[in-house]
Amino acid sequence: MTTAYIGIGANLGDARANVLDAIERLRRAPGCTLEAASSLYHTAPIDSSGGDYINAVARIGTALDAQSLLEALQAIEQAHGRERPYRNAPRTLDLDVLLYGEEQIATATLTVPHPRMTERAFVLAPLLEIAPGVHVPGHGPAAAFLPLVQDQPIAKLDT
Ligand code: PH2
Ligand code: MG
Ligand code: MG
Repeated sequence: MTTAYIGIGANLGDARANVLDAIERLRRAPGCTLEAASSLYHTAPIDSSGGDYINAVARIGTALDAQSLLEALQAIEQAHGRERPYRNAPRTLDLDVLLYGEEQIATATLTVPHPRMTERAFVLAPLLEIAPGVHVPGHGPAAAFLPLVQDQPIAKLDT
């Protein structure tokens, strides 16, 4: 089993419902065990058009290799009618492999750690909520990056 962290985001349709459904689908996904899910966060779009996002992060244990995990996440995105008209377009659901164990992966389809995760409050805040001591391979402790993104608007939602 490998511990993986999944970034969850949505800013189209009922974004909050979509994020909650994604967490439930991760719980039921074959070869995956949901270990923790963060609170939901209301976040301003970063390098993206459209409305505000709902974001969260989940920790799973998985028997899937990284590429198979990516494909499982894409199937969940497709179940929510994800369309990709252009880069960073508004989306019903986005699921990203943030971390896959301590691995650094660079293939045509997958880059892990997620290339921009240390620059984004909408990733770091929910990640640190469920994994305060987590290490980002090639970068260092995730907690070291949070002070650098304090200018990005983000609000934890009541559960
Ligand atoms: N995802 C992006 C680009 N910008 N901004 C916020 N607030 N939340 C996201 O999930 C997000 C984004 C690309 O996937
Ligand atoms: Mg993304
Ligand atoms: Mg994505």
